[in-house]
Amino acid sequence: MPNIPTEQWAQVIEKVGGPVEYKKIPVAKPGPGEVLVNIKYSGVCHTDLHAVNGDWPIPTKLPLVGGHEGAGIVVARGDDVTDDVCKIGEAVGVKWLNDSCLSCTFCQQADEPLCLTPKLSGYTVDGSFQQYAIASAKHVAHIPDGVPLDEVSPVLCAGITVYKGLKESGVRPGQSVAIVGAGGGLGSLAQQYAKAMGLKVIAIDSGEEKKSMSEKMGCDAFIDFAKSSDITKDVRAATNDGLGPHAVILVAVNEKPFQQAAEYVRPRGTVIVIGLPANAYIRAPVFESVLKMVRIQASYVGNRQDSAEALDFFARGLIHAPFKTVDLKDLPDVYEKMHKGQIAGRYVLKMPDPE
Ligand code: 8ID
Ligand code: ZN
Repeated sequence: MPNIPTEQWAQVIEKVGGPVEYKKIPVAKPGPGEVLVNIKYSGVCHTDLHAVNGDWPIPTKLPLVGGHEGAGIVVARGDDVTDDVCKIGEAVGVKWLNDSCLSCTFCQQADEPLCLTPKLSGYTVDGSFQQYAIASAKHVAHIPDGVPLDEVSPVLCAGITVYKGLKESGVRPGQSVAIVGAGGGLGSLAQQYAKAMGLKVIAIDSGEEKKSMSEKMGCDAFIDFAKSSDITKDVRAATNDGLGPHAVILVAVNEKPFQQAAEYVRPRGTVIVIGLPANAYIRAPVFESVLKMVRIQASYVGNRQDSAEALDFFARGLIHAPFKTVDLKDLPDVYEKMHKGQIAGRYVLKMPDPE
């Protein structure tokens, strides 16, 4: 058995609004159905910042250890957890959906994210901004052998979520998709999944760094929302026939594009709503939406099968989104940059080495 310490480093908030405090806290013991994961790396999602700021109508637990893109190794498990569910020494991911009941009507239909009594990592239970995190053995993502744990960590929320959103949109190879917020964590992975699915990518975001990152990843067009005087015109013009993209994936953290997308999506096209800006509303003109038969659909993370599929794309070498690695103690700097919209791609936190 690995040597498990009784104390560990973690980033903790005591109250809504923060600050996040880097300190030592006890290591929890896994209960029935649970595993203890020695986290090696964790991506930082904008959801973690929403949690600190109390942006959303559901309160978080407090004190709270954030994080839900944790990649690590199983070091202990509840007495009832067997090898066919989760092995000691296995590489796993601690996702946003830490646990679901698996028996409510939604879980029964594989809509696990809609579970009536979910546990959410880094929100209603402690997450991956600590060296040892607890997760449900049945819900951890199984990371294929040989996959680097730093680069894969953002897939555990950002990758799974955008992969699911693209599937929900119903787009087919050869069609076009506009990704709004393309330079951020979800957006950069959405560009990669869209490319891997054979789609044409119109990346929408702002600034030279996000533009050159998107171009390096092979986007077909980049539109700078801060420079465009007419987004609808520019997005339509970026498609071959000028009719607009078949799907729009909204992953921005600003309400405005949630009120524009229905105007530039193609007739019969689909707007997929994923980003969660505080107090925001979706808006669409009734007349144009009806005459274009526009579909507007929200999408929320993914189930266990979506997670396995998203990881399989990664394991096959199809997904490479830029990321920067910093130490766990540097989380406040990452939040600062994220708040200012200055992150191209994702930041990944490296856990401290054992003492
Ligand atoms: O399951 C879900 N629905 C789910 C899962 C995970 C995350 C939803 N989310 C939510 C997060 O809570 C957050 O609200 O998706 C949103 C995006 O998360 P992220 O990718 O982690 O955020 P980021 O890295 O800060 O990227 C946001 C990007 O949006 C751009 C910014 O420049 C940034 O690159 N952006 C903004 I703000 N306004 C824009 C605009 N008007 C815009 N891009 C295009 N047009
Ligand atoms: Zn997330």
